[in-house]
Amino acid sequence: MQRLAITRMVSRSIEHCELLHLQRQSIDVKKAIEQHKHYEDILGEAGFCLLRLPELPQLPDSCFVEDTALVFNEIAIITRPGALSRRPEIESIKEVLSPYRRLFLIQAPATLDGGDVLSVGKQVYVGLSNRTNRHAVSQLQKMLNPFGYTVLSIPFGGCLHLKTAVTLISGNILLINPDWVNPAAFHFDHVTVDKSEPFAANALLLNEFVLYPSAYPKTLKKLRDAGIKVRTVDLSELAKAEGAVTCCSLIFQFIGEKERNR
Ligand code: CIR
Repeated sequence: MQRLAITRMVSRSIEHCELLHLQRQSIDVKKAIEQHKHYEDILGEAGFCLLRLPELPQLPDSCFVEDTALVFNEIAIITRPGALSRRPEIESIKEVLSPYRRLFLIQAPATLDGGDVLSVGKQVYVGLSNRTNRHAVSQLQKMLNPFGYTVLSIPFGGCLHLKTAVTLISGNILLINPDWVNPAAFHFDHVTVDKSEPFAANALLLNEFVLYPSAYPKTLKKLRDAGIKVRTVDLSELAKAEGAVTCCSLIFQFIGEKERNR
């Protein structure tokens, strides 16, 4: 099964990114580009066909493509990012995704960032945040219920996106920061982050292994002790922009047009 990953080159203006919970620090753009390239290389080595989009110099956060769309096997949903500065990012993502899926668009007054959506099989958890509102949850229900998905809203706090607080690390195990989201909201086993590493819950599950930031050694040990196969990547410069491993790609399966229309 062919798997694709959309990425976008780091913008030279990334220092002007949106920030919610972090103090602004200077970002070494050259290093950020190298780290992002290493991330892409790992996706390539893992067997993904990379759709690497060109830099958008005027859009500081545009490498964080996860926030612009949700791609399911049946359809893709183009978001309406909560931060005004990020809304123009969706235009080119629409074009890139349209050959692969039927597109649905989130409409005002809804706002939605892809980082707030955690999908586990047919369960879709949507974090209510500064960026994502209840209108988005009801629009997602209307779009996804016909395909058998259940969409649930999840309260959380203390971090930018739901997936800063919880991600999937195997078919049915979550990695979670219980100070930011209540593990009881999900009916899955979980590993908790080390207390000293609150930002350590964002991991990217890539079938054969979990791609994980090298910045969190204590939680990394917990993952390995739990039998999770992990590969690390250094994304320290993107972390200064409140970015992490899930947000730098949009991952989906190639499904031919005939199969999609069945
Ligand atoms: C923002 O605030 O929108 C960006 N600076 C960071 C977005 C990170 N996205 C994600 O975790 N899904």
